[in-house]
Amino acid sequence: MHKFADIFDDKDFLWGSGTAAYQCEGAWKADSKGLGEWDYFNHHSPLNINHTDGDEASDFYHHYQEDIDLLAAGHQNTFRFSIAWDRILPNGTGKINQNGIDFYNNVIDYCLQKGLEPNVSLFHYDLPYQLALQGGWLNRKLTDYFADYAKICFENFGDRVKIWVTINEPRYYSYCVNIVGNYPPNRRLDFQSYFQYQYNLMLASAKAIKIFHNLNMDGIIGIVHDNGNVELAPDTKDKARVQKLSDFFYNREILCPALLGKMPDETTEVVQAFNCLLYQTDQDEQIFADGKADYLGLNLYNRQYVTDWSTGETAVFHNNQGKQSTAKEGIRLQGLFESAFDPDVPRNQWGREELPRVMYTALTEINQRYHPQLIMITENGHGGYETPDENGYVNDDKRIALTKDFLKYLLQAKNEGVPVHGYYHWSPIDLYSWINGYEKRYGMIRVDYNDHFRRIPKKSYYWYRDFIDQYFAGR
Ligand code: BGP
Repeated sequence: MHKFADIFDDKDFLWGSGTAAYQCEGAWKADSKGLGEWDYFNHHSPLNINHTDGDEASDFYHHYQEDIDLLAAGHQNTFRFSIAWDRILPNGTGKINQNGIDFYNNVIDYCLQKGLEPNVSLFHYDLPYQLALQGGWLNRKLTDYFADYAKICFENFGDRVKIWVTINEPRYYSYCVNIVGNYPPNRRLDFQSYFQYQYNLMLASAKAIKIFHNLNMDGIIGIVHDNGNVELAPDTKDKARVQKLSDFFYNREILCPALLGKMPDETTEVVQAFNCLLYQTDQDEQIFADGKADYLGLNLYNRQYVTDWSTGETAVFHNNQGKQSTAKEGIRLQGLFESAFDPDVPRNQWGREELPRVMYTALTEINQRYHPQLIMITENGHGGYETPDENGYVNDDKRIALTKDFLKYLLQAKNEGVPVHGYYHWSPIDLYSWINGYEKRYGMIRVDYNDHFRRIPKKSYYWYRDFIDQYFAGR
């Protein structure tokens, strides 16, 4: 791993926040940007239930300096964002759009000028539409197209960007695309595609990592996984079986190739239990072996809580249902397992568990099982409905209380020796939520969508600044 020490020695810990291109940039047609799959979906599909889109989003494209200024004034020392593939390559492959390169050069340079270490994701769900037309990630050719695009980014930005992410949440992305069906192209309960999508995304990631290492780039590159640990409901009967099946389903198809450089030993057994077949080639083993991540990014919101589901039907329950927060979420898989509901755990307005201790559980468990050299929490945050006062100020005590708890558990794991050296709050500013549009707010800075995208720091923004100060004062 290159320059690992250089990145962390002077900063000790990276405290920042993170965004994704489609969710905040807007400017969906500006400066020769190509059409994205999400642009197409949001403009045409009846499944766009919120009737919103990312056309303008939070207009980060035109507000990036103001946002970066706010992050720096909030004493954050890093900023995570993603590159829109279709800004760099409007067709996904082929001709480079210099305007896209210029935009990200400006963002990167401004981060560095303000003392923020850029942490750049190459892919955060926003596939160029031209590649969606070719079958999306089910088409293995995309693994090479992605590697080519990654190389262009390394060559153009790698002199200044030292922290990279190949792909954001291949597992959750594939789950929403292929099982829940609320991300384009909206396949439902298609387990064959679920496994193949993840597999191809992991191949793409490994190919990009290999290029990064071969180019001897000055930095580190990892992948971002969601959540990370499975917990069984106490009354689960066949504990060993449920653990094995669900852990593969939720974690190991990602964590094993990413951190150990190989697919899990139980791959064939579990994939066959779902009556599916992975399309692989003889070269894949070597591709994974050559493409191990330098670090793991973990987006930590909750756990995977499961139990047996023996005889009942297979079903999926729509996630992110908003005000119906008591509705069941997750899946039921006939003869395999189902998502369990824990009545003792409080839930947020979207039905998600609020259980900060899983920060500790996931970090320690992953550390013990996979021994990553470095872990960063690349997302963690709280989404809610929010009402500002007459000045636009939001008192978000709830966000502060939860974040404080999550961070207490993070620091506990760190103090016990887990190599966790970064935390990115999701998100610095309010932005588009994939399924919930703009009603669900995650930002520490409010965006007033009715007043020229005015930025108004919330109470949590100041709390986080003080927390960071105290952390460094106490070292
Ligand atoms: C993660 C995604 C982010 C972000 C976050 C919150 O899975 O990486 O892009 O959206 O979840 O999710 P949501 O907006 O669906 O509540």
